[in-house]
Amino acid sequence: MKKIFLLILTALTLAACSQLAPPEPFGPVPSERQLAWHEMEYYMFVHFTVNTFTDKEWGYGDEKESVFNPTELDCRQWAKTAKDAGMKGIIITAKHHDGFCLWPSAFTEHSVKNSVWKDGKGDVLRELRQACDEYGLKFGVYLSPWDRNSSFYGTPEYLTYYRNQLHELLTQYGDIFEVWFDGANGGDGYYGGAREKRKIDNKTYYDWANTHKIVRELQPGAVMFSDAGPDIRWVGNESGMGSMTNWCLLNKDEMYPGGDFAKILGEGHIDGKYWVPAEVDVSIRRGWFYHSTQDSLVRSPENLMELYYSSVGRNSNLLLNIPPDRRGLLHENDVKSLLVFNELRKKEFETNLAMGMSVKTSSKRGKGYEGSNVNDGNTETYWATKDSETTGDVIIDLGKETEVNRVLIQEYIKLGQRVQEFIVYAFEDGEWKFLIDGTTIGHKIIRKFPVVKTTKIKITIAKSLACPVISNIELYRSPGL
Ligand code: FUL
Repeated sequence: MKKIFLLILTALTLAACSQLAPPEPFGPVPSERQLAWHEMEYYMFVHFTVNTFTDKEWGYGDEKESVFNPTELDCRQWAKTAKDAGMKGIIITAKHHDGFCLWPSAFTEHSVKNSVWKDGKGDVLRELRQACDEYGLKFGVYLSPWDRNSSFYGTPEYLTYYRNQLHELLTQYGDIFEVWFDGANGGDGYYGGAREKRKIDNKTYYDWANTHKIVRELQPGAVMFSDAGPDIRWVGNESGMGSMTNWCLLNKDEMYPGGDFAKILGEGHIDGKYWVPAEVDVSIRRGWFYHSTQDSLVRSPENLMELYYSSVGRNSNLLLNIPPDRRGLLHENDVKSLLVFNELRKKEFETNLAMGMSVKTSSKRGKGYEGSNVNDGNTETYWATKDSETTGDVIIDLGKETEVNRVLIQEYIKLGQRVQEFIVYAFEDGEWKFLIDGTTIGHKIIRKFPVVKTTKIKITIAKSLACPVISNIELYRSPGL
């Protein structure tokens, strides 16, 4: 009798335990450094170099260092603007294709040390680092692999040169959150006076694997960006468009920076072997560098809002370029647009109507994974179905007739990206009315729909690679259309 009792007890305990176990991770999952990057969402790109003073986008590499002469350079103004605009960091072109270094590199004469700015004693990176610290922003660097100034470019010696510069950046400027490896190579350049075309084989020349090791060793917390990762991928365009279907996954083994992968980069790979999420890089002006002729062509706050929806709203981070002018300041027009956009954004997402409302789900995994986890304000808790189920509904009861026109959904990506199709409905006249549908979710999606007056919103996960794991759902009645 006692034995049977013990057996029943063990069976019951096992059943209870297995119900309470979290879902197994599905496929590749993000590393700690990638998770920290996902939280960044929106940060500033700064393109600044000799081009600012020569009115070019791609400097040839033969610019006199003396042309670099900002009259009122103030990195604190950049950082304050970024902070006031709601951004979380700044990535600067430490060296663009012209090879001019914004810090006094020991490995070249083509840098601020030979400019007239601060009598050659200045260091833009140091000033920006300090400003970022003062305003609580993270700091990242762009070090162009293509160098149109260096006589070494195209030879094996260039790799040593490039890595020496990388070493300086990674050891002298504190914590770096992102290292940006650009993929461009237009061929011709000054190259120490040779003035010729130097084409390299993007696939082999840079020996990226060994350069990546340097970053891992010196800045283990930094993510590396390029067309092909290894940590973060280019979205495949410079117009601010994240892909509606956007897997954080990529089969990057056959890919390399500068390759012809733009199409793949938008969507990623549903069966990708690596976690390599997309970053949307786009400029507030037509150019990446400052040109006074574009002062009247700064993106409007409303346009920036659209960019936000097409990047952060599509499971990507937004890296928004604001180029300092010849004074070394962010132009008034850009600053104004950024700050008004931030105000609009606050209003757009002012009151989360879903927060704390009663939630019903079609499927119950068990204690700890309830539907109420999607609107508890904590993205560490989540609703999950049973392992055997790959579809499910979440119904948020708004308590009374409420106007809604935005939905924000997040998967708990620590367990992988799963959802392939979702549908959002509103309860109207006794039935569920279709609002929008979509494909992937990932870290975050934000979607618009025309205002609907309803008492309940239903989110159906219609297709998923494994049991859905949803950490957050928010609903808004935003003033925007
Ligand atoms: C491109 C570069 O060629 C542009 O000048 C700019 O830096 C952009 C962000 O990346 O590949």
